[in-house]
Amino acid sequence: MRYISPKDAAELDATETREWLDSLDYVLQSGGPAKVARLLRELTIHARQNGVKLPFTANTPYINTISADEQVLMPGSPDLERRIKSLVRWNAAAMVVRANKAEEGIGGHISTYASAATLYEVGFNHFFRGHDNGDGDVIFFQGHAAPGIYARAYLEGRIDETHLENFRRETKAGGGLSSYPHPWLMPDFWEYPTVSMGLGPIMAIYQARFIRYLEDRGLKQPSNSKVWAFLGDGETDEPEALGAITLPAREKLDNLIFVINCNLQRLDGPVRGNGQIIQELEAAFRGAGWNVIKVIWGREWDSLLAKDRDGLLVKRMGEIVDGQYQKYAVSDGAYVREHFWGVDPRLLDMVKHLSDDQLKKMTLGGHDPVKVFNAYKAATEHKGVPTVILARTIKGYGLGEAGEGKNITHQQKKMNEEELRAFRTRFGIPISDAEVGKTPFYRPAEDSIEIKYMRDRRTALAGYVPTRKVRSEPLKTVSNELFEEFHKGTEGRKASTTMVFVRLLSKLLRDKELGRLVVPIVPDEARTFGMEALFRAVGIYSHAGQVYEPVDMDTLLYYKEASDGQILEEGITEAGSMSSFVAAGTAYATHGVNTIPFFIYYSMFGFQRIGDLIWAAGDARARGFLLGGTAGRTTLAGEGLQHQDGNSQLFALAYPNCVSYDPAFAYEIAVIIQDGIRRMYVDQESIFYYLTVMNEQYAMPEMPKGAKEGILKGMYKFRGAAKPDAPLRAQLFGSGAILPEVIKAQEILESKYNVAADVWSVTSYTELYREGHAVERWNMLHPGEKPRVPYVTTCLKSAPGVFVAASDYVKAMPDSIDRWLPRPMTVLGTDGFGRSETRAALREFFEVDYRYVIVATLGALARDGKIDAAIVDQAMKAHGINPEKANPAVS
Ligand SMILES: Cc1ncc(C[n+]2csc(CCOP(=O)(O)OP(=O)(O)O)c2C)c(N)n1
Ligand SMILES: [Mg+2]
Repeated sequence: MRYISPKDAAELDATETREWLDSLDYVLQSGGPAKVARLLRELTIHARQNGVKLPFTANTPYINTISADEQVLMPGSPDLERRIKSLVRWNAAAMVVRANKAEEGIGGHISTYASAATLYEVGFNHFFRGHDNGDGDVIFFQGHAAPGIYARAYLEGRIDETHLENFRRETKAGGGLSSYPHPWLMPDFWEYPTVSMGLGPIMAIYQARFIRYLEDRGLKQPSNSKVWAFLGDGETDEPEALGAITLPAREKLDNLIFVINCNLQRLDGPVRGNGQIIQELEAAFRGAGWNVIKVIWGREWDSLLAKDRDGLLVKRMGEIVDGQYQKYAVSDGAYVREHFWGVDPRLLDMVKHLSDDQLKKMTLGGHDPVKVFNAYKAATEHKGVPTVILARTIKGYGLGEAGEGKNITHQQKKMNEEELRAFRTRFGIPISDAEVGKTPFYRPAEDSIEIKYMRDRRTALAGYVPTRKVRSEPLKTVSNELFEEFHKGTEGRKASTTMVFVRLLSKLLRDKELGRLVVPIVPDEARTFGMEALFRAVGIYSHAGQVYEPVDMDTLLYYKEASDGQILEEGITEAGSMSSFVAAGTAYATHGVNTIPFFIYYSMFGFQRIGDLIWAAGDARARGFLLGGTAGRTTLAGEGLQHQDGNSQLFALAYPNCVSYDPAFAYEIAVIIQDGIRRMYVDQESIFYYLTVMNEQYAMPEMPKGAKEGILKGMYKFRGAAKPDAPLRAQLFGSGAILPEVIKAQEILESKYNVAADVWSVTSYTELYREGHAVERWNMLHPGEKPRVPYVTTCLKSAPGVFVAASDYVKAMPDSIDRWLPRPMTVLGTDGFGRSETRAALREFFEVDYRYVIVATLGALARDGKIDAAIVDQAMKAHGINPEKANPAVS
């Protein structure tokens, strides 16, 4: 065998590689890219068949997905657009700097928008469609970019200097601007909240799917409108951001576009100092089935890449980690030449014609409007799957010494005079040296070409964005007929509140007027709640319909999927389901359709697990009903610590526009839901509802006369004492599934202990608490006027005897109204971790069953000196209560 030296081998290798590449070039020229792709596929298969182990890679090289020769020219006036963008940049920065001039600054962010300006401006000038023609795009703006969005609205003449001056000063006369996108605070402007990171992307995914749902069900004309989600690269670490990305590919949501601003930095430092976030995201999204468009390099790189015949530059680009790229971004051209290009004389040679200054100024893809335009164009035209654009930028772009690319840049809020001057000069803002230190806002004259251009573009694109507008007509009325059946009770038959709710929902679904607007949402929990009959009745929504024969086809209640199905069966994702709730609950504004979502889930996995999405729903003014199913710490038998919910009612109290109830009986549920639909869809209040429903079955009584008002206000007398004149008196309060325990206690107290008790159903401590505080506040502010009286006080001020409350929730619930009672209340509740047991054992453990209500009542009477303490001891013995039992709150 002839000896081949390593050097010869390398040369041979290189020659061989060259020949292969030349052949490929030949095929490319003669047959085009499709032929090359086919050939490569064939080669891969052939190699695999012959035992070649090809490493898996979901990545493409670290270059732009759209090559220079695939690019189209950008319409419009690039110069003008650059000038406009500079003006937006200036005003955005000025707004934040001014807000922080005082010693006690008020915060704000410059660097996020500074990196994203081109990504937004290309959208505003060429893509984002307003709602003037009915449809429009739904855009989730990255929260920290808000200053740039305000600055543009200012130039467009939609808000004025006073607004900018009052950025983050929302109580100021004339109106301030909310720190971030908050429809609650700026209901005519922002559509969706995004600043709690991760929520924007997941809400966008389900919004895009909900648009398809509306179209497929004939509730909305099909359109070409898009959902855009702008997010940060750091944000993608939030589980919600990437947690649902397989859905839109599976559902073929080509109306969805993610734009991830890959500035390689988050708040503290690099997103992936030792890796490459763009490549990591590309693999994740490609793996999930998305169309991925990388926009990494700006125009200046095109000619260099064209010269890169041997792939040296592409290889070099791909081997630099993000931390190092960040270092290049803050270094001068000489450093970049030495460290990036200097590793190989052939690379150095490629840039020898460029000065250090020119090297430094080579832009990145996300700062190049042509590259961004082409990416957006490709994204909006792509069919079949969603698109993600990974745009590389520099955080704090343009801030120079004040922060560009530095680790501190996210928090940068101040700029000294010198930095301001440099910024002004770099972006050509016509403000003099004398003025620049004052950071004035700058808006060209009304008839300037810049303002005219901006306005013309927005007119051509159907109006300003963001704009939030209620586009639906209120419903006229809600018919009584639907609800009356439930007022009668079940005539002795046992039912659970969940069963009642499901029956009511089925009736609503059949209703001529409301039926089509109802959107049932379940996270793989329909059977848990006995809702499987709905599968067949209204179908499970699936754009594809049902392309298989379901295993249970021959049964009455088979698993029916249909393209006009009504149920959103989301699978095991409360976050996804809640995002659907937000989409359906805000459709009255976004899409002009009064859809009414009913999202039913395991109550423990609601506020506790996805509380922040529920908070976002409140902010977004979503309407609809959340149903915490299998609720109650002691009512859900068996399941144990992770499932038994004694918390959600307390959590709900803190959500300002969430109206929550813990109903016990069928008529309570009917009254609450009927009034809820009226308040939200007839009166158009920006509220949403939370109801806990349980799976314990008991007979549902008839509605007592005159109870309606109290049910809604939070309490009403369910049943008075048989002998109201008895010497021993008590007021017993029960809620939800614990109310029957309280009623039982009432009977025994009366028959065995001669205590005459009134029983109150407390449907909502939260409503009582809120009203009480509202009244107290009014009284505080109106000292000279006749004091108002809280509803709870009106109910109880002359109620005789002791007060005892029991519920399946933490004791803080009844405690919250204690201040408005004439005397303190004894409270039984379920503080502590749940555990698996029978219902009876759980109620004994948590001390909320009828026996504890009896003992608590007798104990209170003994403390008041009305009975002897010995009677309480006897009662405990009689009911098998051990006074030395461990405290369940800490067991
Ligand atoms: C859920 C959540 N956690 C933390 C924050 C605080 N926070 C605000 S901005 C930010 C960094 C953002 O980095 P990135 O997503 O990369 O956006 P960029 O500003 O770089 O575009 C953090 C941690 C937040 N807003 N939301
Ligand atoms: Mg970032």
